[in-house]
Order: sequence, then structure tokens, then C-alpha cells
Amino acid sequence: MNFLKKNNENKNVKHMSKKVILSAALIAAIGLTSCKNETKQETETTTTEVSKEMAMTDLSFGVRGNCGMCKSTIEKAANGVDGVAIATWDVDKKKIDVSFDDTKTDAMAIHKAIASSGYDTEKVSGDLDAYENLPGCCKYDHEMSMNQ
Ligand SMILES: [Cu+2]
Repeated sequence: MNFLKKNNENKNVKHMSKKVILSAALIAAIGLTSCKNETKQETETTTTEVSKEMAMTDLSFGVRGNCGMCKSTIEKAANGVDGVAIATWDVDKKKIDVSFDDTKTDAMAIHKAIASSGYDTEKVSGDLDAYENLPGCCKYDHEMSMNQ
């Protein structure tokens, strides 16, 4: 009698633990599925960010100039380089901010393009013929400090 009762209890315990294991497995499965989804989303987001960062390089350097006309000439020269996305010259700071695709061009190509339009950059002196052809108001002082 006593033995039978014990056996019965044992069965109950076995039955319970089976249930517990089953639900635990179910929860784990759900957890895994949602984890997988999250991981996938994170990976996709990261990939997009990385490719954006890798493609675009931000660069800033000094460029001499006087006025709004200089600004448009300098920016036009920089934007004319294949791979340049944004070029903004600051008339007060005598400095240009450029965003470019480094698989298509490099910093030196941008310096050279600006210099050939007549403007001095930190690395390349402005082309003298182009400088001579600039409007009077744009004939900047070659001693002017840049990147202020
Ligand atoms: Cu000017």
C-alpha cells in the first residue's frame, strides 16, 4: 500500500517535470526566435551605417578668398571633382568643408581642383593665370592666413 502510493507520487512528479521541461523548451524556442529576429535587424542596421561611413570622408582645409564670388568659384571647383558630395567654403574662416567618396577621389585631387580655379589651398598654390582672370574683388592677398 505504502509502496503503491509512493509510486503514484513518483508518476505525478514525472508528469509535472515533463510539463515543465516542455514549457521551458517552448519559452526557449520563442526566445531564440525573437533573438534571431533582433540580431538580424541589428546586423542590417549596422551594415547600412558602416557602408555610409566607409563611403564618405569628411575633410576640412584652408582656402584663401575674399567674398561671395570666391565662395561660388571655390565650391564649384570642389564640386566639379567626381566623388565630391558636399563642399562648403566659409568666407570668415577661409576654410572649406568637403564630404567625398574616398573610393572615387582623394584629398589631393580636391586641393588641385581648387588651386586650378585660382585659389590657394593649404597644400597647393592657386594657378597664377586663373588668379589673374579673377574679378578685381576676388584678387585675394596671398599672405592671408587660412583655416582661421
Ligand atoms: Cu571673391
